[in-house]
Amino acid sequence: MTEQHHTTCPLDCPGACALSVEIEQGSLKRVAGNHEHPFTQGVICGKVARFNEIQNGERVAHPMVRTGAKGEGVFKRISWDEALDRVAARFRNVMDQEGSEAILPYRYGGTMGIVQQKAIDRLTHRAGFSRMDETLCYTLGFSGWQAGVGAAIGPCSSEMSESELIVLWGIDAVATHINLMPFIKKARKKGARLVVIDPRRTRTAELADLHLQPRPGTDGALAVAIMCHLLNTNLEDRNYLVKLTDFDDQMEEHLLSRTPEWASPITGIPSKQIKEFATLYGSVKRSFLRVGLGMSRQRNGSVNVHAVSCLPAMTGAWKEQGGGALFATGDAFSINQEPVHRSQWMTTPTRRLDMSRLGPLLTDEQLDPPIRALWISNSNPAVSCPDLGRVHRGLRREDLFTVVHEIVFSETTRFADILLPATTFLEHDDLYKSFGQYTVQKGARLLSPFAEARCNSDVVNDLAKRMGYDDAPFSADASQLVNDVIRASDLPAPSQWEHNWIEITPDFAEAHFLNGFPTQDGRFHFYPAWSHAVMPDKPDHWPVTEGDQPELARKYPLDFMIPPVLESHNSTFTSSESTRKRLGPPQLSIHPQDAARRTISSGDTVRVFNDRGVLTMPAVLTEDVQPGVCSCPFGHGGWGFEEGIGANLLVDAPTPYPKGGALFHDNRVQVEKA
Ligand SMILES: Nc1nc2c(c(=O)[nH]1)N[C@H]1C(S)=C(S)[C@@H](COP(=O)(O)OP(=O)(O)OC[C@H]3O[C@@H](n4cnc5c(=O)[nH]c(N)nc54)[C@H](O)[C@@H]3O)O[C@H]1N2
Ligand SMILES: Nc1nc2c(c(=O)[nH]1)N[C@H]1C(S)=C(S)[C@@H](COP(=O)(O)OP(=O)(O)OC[C@H]3O[C@@H](n4cnc5c(=O)[nH]c(N)nc54)[C@H](O)[C@@H]3O)O[C@H]1N2
Ligand code: SF4
Ligand SMILES: [Mo]
Repeated sequence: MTEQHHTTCPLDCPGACALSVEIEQGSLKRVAGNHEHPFTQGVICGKVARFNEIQNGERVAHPMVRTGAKGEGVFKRISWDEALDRVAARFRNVMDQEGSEAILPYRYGGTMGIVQQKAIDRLTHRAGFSRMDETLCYTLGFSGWQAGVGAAIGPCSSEMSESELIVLWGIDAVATHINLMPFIKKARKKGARLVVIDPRRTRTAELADLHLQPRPGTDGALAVAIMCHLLNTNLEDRNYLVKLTDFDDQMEEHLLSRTPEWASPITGIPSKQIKEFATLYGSVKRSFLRVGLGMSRQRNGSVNVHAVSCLPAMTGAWKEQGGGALFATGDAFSINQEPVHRSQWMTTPTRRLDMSRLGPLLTDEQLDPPIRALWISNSNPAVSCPDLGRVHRGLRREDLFTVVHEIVFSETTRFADILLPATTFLEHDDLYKSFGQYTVQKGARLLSPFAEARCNSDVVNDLAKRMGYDDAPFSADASQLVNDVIRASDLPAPSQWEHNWIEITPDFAEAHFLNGFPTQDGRFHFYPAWSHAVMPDKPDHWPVTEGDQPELARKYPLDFMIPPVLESHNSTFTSSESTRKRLGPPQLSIHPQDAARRTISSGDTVRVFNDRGVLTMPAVLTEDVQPGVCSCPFGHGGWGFEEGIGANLLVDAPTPYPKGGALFHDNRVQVEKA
């Protein structure tokens, strides 16, 4: 008999799709979308529809201990008791020798569930481990958004169906946020236009009425030039600017100096096209701007996101149904995660280490105390982190003790000293919020755990006890923690939920900031008031990318971007043979002009390199990228490269202003025929 259950996609994705799952005799048959959900409406992506490839694919079945060399991935099976006793003893030993901050738990977005994702945090807070600055994805973009709007909240993307103009700026929705497409389709049926702003001609861009292709890292210049043209042609909303923003004469004077003719050589977009878009943007009332994360992964990413966020304030589009902008929805969720995280247990704040700089941190001989032990869960830093050469070098250190809790054999599990099997979202309880829509959703345990797999939360509790911590929260199971979080957050008891979700959509006035923005003075801030004086005090082009450094630019003439791919979710799925077949080997997309200059033809093997390393791959000549820009996919990890390491080898890991972040699209390279 087939049973049908409702649950939630756990992946790090703005969709947080409501799922409908078919189970037959205790085994997963099918994953589909739940049509009743108000936002996701039955839509899911192809990769999660194929979740069977993970659920029933090759998985970590038992705890294991390393028997081969570091990084070789050779293990022998041990029991859970032995595995966790070894971890507890080693952690205690590190704490005695070097202090508790010599241990760093490293966890990210494998599951976004509130109970499972950061379960290790309660042990971190109890034992005083180092904490992580979570800069890998959101920080650069959010810092920019926060500088103007104040918080990650705004009109729900579903309002796009009522828009006259939809602008997808630095977001490849067809690949990364498929849920937007039905709303966009609906609007276009009524005559709405779609504009995509992306240096690459993506599948999303191919659907657009207008595709603007700025050079990577030049969105600030484009945004101010658009505002210049709006002001020059009286398309700004004066009343709105006066009532709800800090716009003043000085700002006006500044913006008027940033003409489309000035921006054209910076962005690579003809001034005529900048004006054409500005006129279109300024002459419709209901324009919906969806700002993606791709455009923020630059040294000037925060400045660029802030500049772009000024546009709906300039035209007053915020006031309209189907108008305004959205970066993310996360700040609308007032969920009390304290029952899971127990931050009050931390008596003295421990140090924070920047997760995007794992490589430099692991290889830093001055770091005091050094990192002697890592607890890695929900994450595959051996693929996803910048400066991957240093990450691998660090993970190979003989004096580093690394525990990896994983569902599948990933590139990170190869470096484990102790490898522990984890459950999938179908095998544990959890509760989900979202950063792209406005529902809180449940995810129940629907299947028995595979082999000896255990969920993050249970494993953390077990380890804590073995380390001598007997506090009551270390005895709560995941279903109890779900209920504790619901109660602490003043949400209705699950028994009262009509569906597998509850809606928390802000009302129109709040989502559209009719009565003010979530800033200190209630106004939208054209003046970003950055915490660092080196940053521009007004929206502007800030030339600080690798390509803006003359010597580097000469040595490495091409911009190199490493965006996500449709077929994989970050590196999740690439452990599966069938996904690899679907993906094919990684290729370098390069413009025919740049290829001709290097006598490269499609299919030729090329070397892509900078000071951080060399990667060998076949080239594909395509006008999807502009002259001066090349790109290769992120999802592959080391698979398919003869160097056996992923494309992030070529990504730098400094600390970009104002609060750090990862620079996946801000790297210069040279390319030559191998
Ligand atoms: N299929 C799939 N879906 C995913 C993921 C995945 O790996 N695969 N990852 C998930 C995660 S964790 C996240 S955070 C989201 C991210 O999803 P998005 O917000 O869409 O961000 P990215 O895909 O990183 O980049 C979007 C686009 O920005 C473009 N871009 C790069 N630099 C610039 C620039 O300087 N200016 C402009 N205007 N555009 C630029 C890139 O070419 C890319 O097409 O997707 C989620 N969804
Ligand atoms: N070049 C480049 N690099 C990027 C990006 C890019 O666009 N370009 N995107 C960046 C972004 S936006 C992000 S968010 C990061 C993502 O980086 P990561 O968070 O490292 O994401 P994944 O690579 O998918 O690894 C997640 C791992 O968690 C495991 N997992 C899933 N559920 C569970 C669970 O319940 N328990 C345990 N223990 N493990 C689980 C999965 O099997 C998977 O191997 O990558 C970043 N790296
Ligand atoms: S990965 Fe994103 S689009 Fe795909 S099912 Fe999950 S939430 Fe939906
Ligand atoms: Mo992300």
